[in-house]
Amino acid sequence: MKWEFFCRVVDNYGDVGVCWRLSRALVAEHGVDVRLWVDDWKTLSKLCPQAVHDGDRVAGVELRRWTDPFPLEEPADVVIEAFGCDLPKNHERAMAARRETLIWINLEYLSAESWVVGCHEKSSPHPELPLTKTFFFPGFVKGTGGLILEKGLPDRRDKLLKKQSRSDWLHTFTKKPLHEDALVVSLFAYEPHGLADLLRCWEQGERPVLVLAPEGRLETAHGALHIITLPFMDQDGYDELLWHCDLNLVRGEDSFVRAQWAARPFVWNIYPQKDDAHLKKLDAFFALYCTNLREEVASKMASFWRAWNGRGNAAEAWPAFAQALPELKNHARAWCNTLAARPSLVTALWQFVDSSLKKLDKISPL
Ligand code: TRH
Repeated sequence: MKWEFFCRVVDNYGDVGVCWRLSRALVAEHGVDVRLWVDDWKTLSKLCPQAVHDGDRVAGVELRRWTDPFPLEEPADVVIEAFGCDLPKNHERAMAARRETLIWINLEYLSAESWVVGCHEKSSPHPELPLTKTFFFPGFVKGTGGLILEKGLPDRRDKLLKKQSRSDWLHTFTKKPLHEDALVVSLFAYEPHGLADLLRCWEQGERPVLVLAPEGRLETAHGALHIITLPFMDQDGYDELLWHCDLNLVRGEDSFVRAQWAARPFVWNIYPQKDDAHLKKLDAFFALYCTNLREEVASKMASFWRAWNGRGNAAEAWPAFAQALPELKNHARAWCNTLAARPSLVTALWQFVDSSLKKLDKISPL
């Protein structure tokens, strides 16, 4: 059984990050033969430095350059079009010409909005060819495709944190000893509104703050604040960074999900969209995340999250948010455990393909 992913890098790392993660998990957990087509290898090679030549196999995934014109290849049994990236026309024709039936899935962006449940697994026919595409929506609740979570990741995280102290881990990046009371913060964001004021607030605060910024530009130490720029890590390395921090400032889609698997407090800098559509998405997630959170804590968190996304003053919202961090830590753990108990996106995709094949009266790959 062969699967293939098609991914166009629109901007940033998230789109290819999601496909690369899913591809590896399908190989590791289901022994699937996966081919991943990516149009921008410069971005791919930041996440996966071993990606050098067209056809390289890394972690069992066959990495292919999506070029224009597109090379004519036999389509896989399962074709996953990531985020409506529009497949090459000659590949679509080859898919339609296959004698056996093929499964075509459009993997959508993650959202906590309620309409997602109604759209998940809905299909739509190709306007000209005898092909049907199914829309697959990741999500946080039953009735969606779930989230990418590699098998055994929470155990691996807890074992590593038991084995390796934070100061030992930090030693790889800085020889300066860590103040025992320091708040360690990872920072990966889209130039958020108010960042400079927040840094000033940390600088003048009583508690030492150590900021770890992959891809950051500043390397500085003033007052209580120390910023270290880290190299861009591979995805597993980035996960470990999140596990070791007290607070993770994350963005987009994939780092946002990884922060939830870190079971630590986090702040989401959502990808800005036209007409502020992203704010609806932010509110929908917030409402879900805060369901079992004390109202007072939720409101402190809301002020900081909104400010970080351009709706308020992050430095002003910080003291109350900082005070809420211990309670938010317990909440993050509970939230992570609840989400981890649900079927992952990897499992959901696998099961969807299995049941579709059964319906088509074919032999199950399971
Ligand atoms: O790169 P992003 O801003 O991607 C975004 C989102 O996916 C958004 O939904 C999309 O519409 C937009 O791009 C175009 O943020 P995201 O999603 O967090 O992806 C970052 C990826 O980079 C993620 O897979 C984690 C990975 N990463 C590393 O592997 N190493 C690192 O050092 C860092 C900082 C990130």
